[in-house]
Amino acid sequence: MSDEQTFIAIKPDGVQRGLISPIISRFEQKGFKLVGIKITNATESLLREHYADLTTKGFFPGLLKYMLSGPVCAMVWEGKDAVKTGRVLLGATNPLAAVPGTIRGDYAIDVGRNVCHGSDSVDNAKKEISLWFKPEEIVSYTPTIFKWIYE
Ligand code: YYY
Ligand code: MG
Repeated sequence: MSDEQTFIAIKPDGVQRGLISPIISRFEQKGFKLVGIKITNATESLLREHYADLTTKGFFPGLLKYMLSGPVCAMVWEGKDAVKTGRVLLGATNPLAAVPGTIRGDYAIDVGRNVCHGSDSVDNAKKEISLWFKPEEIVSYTPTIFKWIYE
């Protein structure tokens, strides 16, 4: 077992398109544990911190507008190698390059409507979780099925 945590968000297009439950199902069925979840409207200042390394990119104004266009489903998922494996479940940033079977590969076409976010490193996961969640919004529990998931 591992307590590695990753920040996964269903972006405004994913929420509007009714993709919350299929995306949650993929993480649940993999065996990861949901320890935090909320529907929330992002703010520009939160997004500028969240995407701090991208603010000078040409696509940033469009990204900001997109991420402010409706509520986001923000989540924290926990488990062994959750950060790297979470990115694998999401698929490549550009959905046309994302392999079928991944979330972006199955549900998206344009890079600017790629339905989900996942932390790209353990350090960034910690940063993003603390940006989007208060410590008391993250729960701790042991699912009884874990002995069937972890050896
Ligand atoms: O981590 P990931 O979301 O896969 O990609 P990033 O390189 O961090 O970019 C964040 C976000 O920006 C991406 O999910 C879509 C958007 N974006 C874009 O609209 N156009 C690009 N050329 C690159 C990224
Ligand atoms: Mg990223």
